[in-house]
Amino acid sequence: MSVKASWDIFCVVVDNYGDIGVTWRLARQLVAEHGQRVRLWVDDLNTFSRLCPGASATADQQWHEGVEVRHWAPDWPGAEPADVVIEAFACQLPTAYIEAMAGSGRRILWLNLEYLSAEDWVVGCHALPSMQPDGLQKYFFFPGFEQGTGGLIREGDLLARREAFQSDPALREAFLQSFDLTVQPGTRLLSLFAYENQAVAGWLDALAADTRSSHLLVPEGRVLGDVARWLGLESLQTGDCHVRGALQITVLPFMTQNQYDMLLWCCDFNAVRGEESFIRAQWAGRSLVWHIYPQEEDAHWDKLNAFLELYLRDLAPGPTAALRAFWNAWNSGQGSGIAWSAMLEYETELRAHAERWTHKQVANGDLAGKLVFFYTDWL
Ligand code: TRH
Repeated sequence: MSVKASWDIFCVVVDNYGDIGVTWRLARQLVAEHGQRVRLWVDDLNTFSRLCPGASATADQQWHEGVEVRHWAPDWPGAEPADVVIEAFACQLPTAYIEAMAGSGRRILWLNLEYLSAEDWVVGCHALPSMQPDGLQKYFFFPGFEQGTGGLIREGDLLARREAFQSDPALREAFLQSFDLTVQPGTRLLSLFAYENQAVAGWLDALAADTRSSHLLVPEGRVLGDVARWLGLESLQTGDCHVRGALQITVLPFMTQNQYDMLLWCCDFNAVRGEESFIRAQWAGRSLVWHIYPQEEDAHWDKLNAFLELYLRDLAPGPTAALRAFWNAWNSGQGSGIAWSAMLEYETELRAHAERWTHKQVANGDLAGKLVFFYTDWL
């Protein structure tokens, strides 16, 4: 039985959508599935309002899906600390808020929600406390892919909704129709969400030259410049559609998180980026490639390889090597066309593997559930 508590989640939008994407999804789930009272403090309401249609980019306080969303302005307005305080991704809490926590006379659980990593040290560091000034303690909470971690964000009904969607062709058709899309039977459907990426051109070459036709859906974003260059165009806009050889490319609008889930469920293959879309693509149970967020001193390669170690653990050598080669090509910008064509040989195995992986991850529990359990246990 979980305790009903108040939660403050603090989010600084560094760049892109991942920070607010994770915290907004977590906040909603804590309210909807665990009956918690959640305030989400975010410093950039413009980015938030792209993920939450109907949100105001200027309101100091607003409510969406049961979550109180507060603008975290440089001038801290002062607030009574919640029972559980989450600083997302090592953002710095307002000093006055920390002082209020220390002086509250209540037991307040303070957590730093870390970035996702599959590296093996994560299990040893998950849920460790660290002493802070004023006698406070802060715990490090690591999402992850193994039992001893904080798990991944997954709504309780996600897999059931996904399976219902994927087993009913009419739902897929209706979703695609809502973007004026009709996909011919036998056509491979793909989605592309990536940072600027030199590997895109080689991949598109291979798709255009394939004997099977492909339809690539690209939500508006940073990769559009690479796609436009490959097409020989100056730019691309939402709604644009172009055909080259066996490949048709359509530019879609940036959609809501729920719509984006459905897009991932529709596709045979998803190219995703960052942390949040990467997890959502895993829940889709379809083959994927991850454009990892580049870090200083190439630290992201360790993270990428650590994930591949886990993901490929029980896969046969042929598809393992092919997938590894394509993911390396995608993140290094070299040789994506050849690696893609080689990987196609294992399309069926890789799709089955993606589905097996999803179920393995479900068995690890989910981030929101583990956070609520951690708090209840800590009390
Ligand atoms: O936007 P990102 O590149 O965010 C990144 C990463 O999180 C990275 O780890 C972090 O360090 C960096 O920001 C600062 O990629 P990510 O994490 O996949 O987040 C994208 C979010 O956008 C995700 O919630 C899915 C959502 N999305 C939509 O809602 N609609 C869309 O049309 C698309 C393409 C994505």
